[in-house]
Amino acid sequence: MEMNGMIQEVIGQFEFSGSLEECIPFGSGHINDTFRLAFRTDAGIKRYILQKMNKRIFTKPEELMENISGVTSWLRRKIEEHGGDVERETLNLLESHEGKPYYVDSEGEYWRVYLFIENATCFDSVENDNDFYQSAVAFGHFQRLLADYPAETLHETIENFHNTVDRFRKFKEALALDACGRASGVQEEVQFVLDREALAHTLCDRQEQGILPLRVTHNDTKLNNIMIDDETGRAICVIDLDTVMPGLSVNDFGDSIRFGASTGAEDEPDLSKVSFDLHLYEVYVKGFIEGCAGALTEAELDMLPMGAILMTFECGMRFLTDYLEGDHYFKIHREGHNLDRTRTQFKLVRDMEEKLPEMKAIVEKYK
Ligand code: ADP
Ligand code: GN1
Ligand code: MG
Repeated sequence: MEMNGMIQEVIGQFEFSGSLEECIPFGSGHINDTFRLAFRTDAGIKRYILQKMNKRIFTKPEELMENISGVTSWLRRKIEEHGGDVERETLNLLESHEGKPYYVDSEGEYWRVYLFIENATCFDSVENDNDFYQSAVAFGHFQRLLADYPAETLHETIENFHNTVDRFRKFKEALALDACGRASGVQEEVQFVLDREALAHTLCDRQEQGILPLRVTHNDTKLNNIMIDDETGRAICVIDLDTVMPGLSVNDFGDSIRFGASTGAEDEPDLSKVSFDLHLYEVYVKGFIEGCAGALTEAELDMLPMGAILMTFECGMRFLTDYLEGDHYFKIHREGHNLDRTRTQFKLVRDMEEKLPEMKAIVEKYK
């Protein structure tokens, strides 16, 4: 069925009121198909987010939705306790006519609907220090709100998601297979990865040895997965909960740095515009440590800079793996898109490796 027809089918299955006025593709996520819906009701326009979940990537959508229902109900309760606004400070799922938080269409695709969070913005790059600082406090706080969540009830939505050692192994497999004959054109990037096998172990080994604790983490903490209130400038809601799973706090920290503390976009083709910004790093360190409010152990604080390097390295390696495999994972919008993304990440890794002493000193200043 063509997309519009399918969207009509799907919309008919949820508890909306009013008549549909608009349905437009929305946001710049790399994984799900996201639309913004607007309905005209007696009380004015009411908007929603409609998402077709990526079933190729999230192979157990029902388990995933169980995670999101569990986590959002939990957050709702905590927000209520603190007198917050439950419709804006967490995602709110709509039920389908069958009483489920999703609908499976006639082609077997999974769809979900969230209330649209009004008067708030997701940024694709850091426009001012305060936004970045606020996002740091909010991601730290998010982790704290989930600190006592029953982790054993969470499904692992993507196996070994931030297991950098396993990502390294998968990269080598893709390289050996060279399914698209692209490896010879990216020798420099390939060598960059191969030179860092030991680096890939840094955090996994510490986790296995019990030095770094497993916590309930977000695992995809880029700036455009947080909504900033247009009026107050505060980060009000953490979104994109598909990968909430047990993980490492330093990876949540690191993924934010990878994306936000760069002077260029994740896919900037002109590498002269991309460098690691120590000032933005400092802004985030301050906010994250405050947001975690004493919950981080000494070992976690020590490993924050490594979290930044490892998340950036891992993400670059994932982009390169996808490039070698023919771009089947991340959405691309031009030829070589994943390669451009790889190169920005590796430029940042190099830069961070050089600035590691300063990165450590900044953590010392705020811990
Ligand atoms: P992906 O996994 O593809 O990144 P996201 O869940 O992050 O999907 O959604 C993509 C984009 O849609 C977000 O970056 C944000 O701009 C927007 N978005 C998602 N949920 C909401 C919401 N409840 N209210 C407003 N905007 C949202
Ligand atoms: C994906 O879904 P989105 O666009 O927020 C990816 C992250 C990567 C990120 C790189 C489930 O995030 O792991 O870091 O792209 N999400 C998944 O921009 O793989
Ligand atoms: Mg997203």
